[in-house]
Amino acid sequence: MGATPCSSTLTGPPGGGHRRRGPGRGSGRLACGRVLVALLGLVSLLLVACSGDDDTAGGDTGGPEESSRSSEATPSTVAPPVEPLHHGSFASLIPRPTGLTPGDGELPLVASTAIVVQPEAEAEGAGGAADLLRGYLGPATGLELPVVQGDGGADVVGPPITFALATGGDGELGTEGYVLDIASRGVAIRASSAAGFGWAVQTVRQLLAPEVQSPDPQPGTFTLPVGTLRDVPRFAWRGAMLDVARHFFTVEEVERVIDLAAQYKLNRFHLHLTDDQGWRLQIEQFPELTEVGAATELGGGPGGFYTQDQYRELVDYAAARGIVVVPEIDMPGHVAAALAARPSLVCPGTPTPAIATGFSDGTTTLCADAESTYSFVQGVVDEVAALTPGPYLHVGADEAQATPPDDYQRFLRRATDMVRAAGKQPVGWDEIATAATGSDAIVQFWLSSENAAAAAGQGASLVMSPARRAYLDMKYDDSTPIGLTWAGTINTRRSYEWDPTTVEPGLPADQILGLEAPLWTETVTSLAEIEQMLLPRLPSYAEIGWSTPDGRTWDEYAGRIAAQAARWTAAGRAYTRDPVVPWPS
Ligand code: TNX
Repeated sequence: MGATPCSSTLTGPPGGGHRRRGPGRGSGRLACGRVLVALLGLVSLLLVACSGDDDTAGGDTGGPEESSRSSEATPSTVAPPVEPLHHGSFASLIPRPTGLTPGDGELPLVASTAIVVQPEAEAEGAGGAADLLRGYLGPATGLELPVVQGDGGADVVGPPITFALATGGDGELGTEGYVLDIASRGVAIRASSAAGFGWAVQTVRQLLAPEVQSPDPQPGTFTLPVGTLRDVPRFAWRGAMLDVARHFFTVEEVERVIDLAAQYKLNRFHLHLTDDQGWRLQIEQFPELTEVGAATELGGGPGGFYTQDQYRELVDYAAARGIVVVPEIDMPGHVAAALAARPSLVCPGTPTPAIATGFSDGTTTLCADAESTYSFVQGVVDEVAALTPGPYLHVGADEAQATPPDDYQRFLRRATDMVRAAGKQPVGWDEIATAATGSDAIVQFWLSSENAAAAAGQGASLVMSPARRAYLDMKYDDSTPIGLTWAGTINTRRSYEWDPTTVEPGLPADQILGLEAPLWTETVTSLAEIEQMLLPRLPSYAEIGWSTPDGRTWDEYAGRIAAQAARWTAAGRAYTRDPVVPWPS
């Protein structure tokens, strides 16, 4: 292969369909046919060797094979990786991938490694995933990892990480599946939607040594293990829930939690936004809801709320990580903060409550007989729906002891119809099944087998959040300093050893959408405490939601979850040293 010089443009205008994306430090691109460049260290030393062959290297799949062709001339020009080596591994991936074929060798990420997004992949949303990858790997590796649009085979600098559209040969990947091929000369990621590309990015991140999660530059070179992975999730709904009503958490804190959920490929983030202790989302038509109703929280602290702009920021942050936010406005019970803020909603003859600063006591309700209730609910539903690009709106509907059963049914039928009219699918806690709210509703099982069976009978879909297995606010064991025990204690093993299709006998498996693990925050007051309750249990739910159940054993999983601790530590996260996990010493 004859090498001829070619023009290498670092500042010229984009051409030939290639452009650099993202907040790259460099501003240019490399434009020449087959080529390669070696450059190392922080100084850009550009050694260009062009093939006279103007074939654009068949970059239609962007696989390692393509890049290996174009890299044939390079080994002598690429300096060896800088020691120490941080070796990547397939051994501790969570969730366990559907199919994995490890190969031999490893691929170092070096100064010349570039991220290539093919146009067909860009059209399906790979650009966001590419930026995410760059953002994840940049700080610890110290690499620039420029994101380049192109066909992947031609003007690539160093061993590429290529995002390409899945082909027929990749089989049925659905909207979330992906194929990841790691060869010694490059990485190919294939998927057919933004979500699939994004989950591949999370896998790449997890395949790298735990130090990659540090916000600080790590000396040396990170490597990826060579091999092929084909990965498709089992359930469509893999959720986590955070209660920001009992204790309020800032946008930055919630984003840290969203990042953790994304790391383990959870795809739903349910925000419990209102309760007796606070109303946490600005509603423009009813400013008093947050002016008054967000002024405190459980324990009497200062509370807080999200402006609509802040909420949009959260939704966008989640969406960029493949996560749909499910907002919950809890009604007709759990409304002390709303009633305190808007006394006109209180049923005649009953006292106006104060915002609760203790546990919920089940004594408040919206008034099903008053038309003013429905104009209020309409206003709230319309604003929340307008703020929420995701298809769901959760109406709570739990523990409405103060609402007579007839009123409860009447209220929820109207409220869920408003949700539908606003273009969203209604979701409710399992009690909602007693109001026969329709086969298009999603019913979140938490406690009552009877309600779950009724929901199934109505043709509703079920999200499984059995309190005795999936409630992240339950203590690990009696020694856990915070948390509750009303549904028992849930150590990491117990959080892992169950299945959404069998945890409640008799439910039709094809109506089970997936699972969700809620963190109620009566006893949880800080980000560190959130993390102590989530880690190490959240990854259990992520694996149950994603991976096939065959061959699932605690003994095998225990080693993988133990290995995550180094990752959490590198990322500055807190976690609980649950004694059932064989932590490395
Ligand atoms: C039950 S689960 C509740 C919440 C509490 C939680 C505490 C559900 C739908 N209602 O209001 O915070 O228990 O574990």
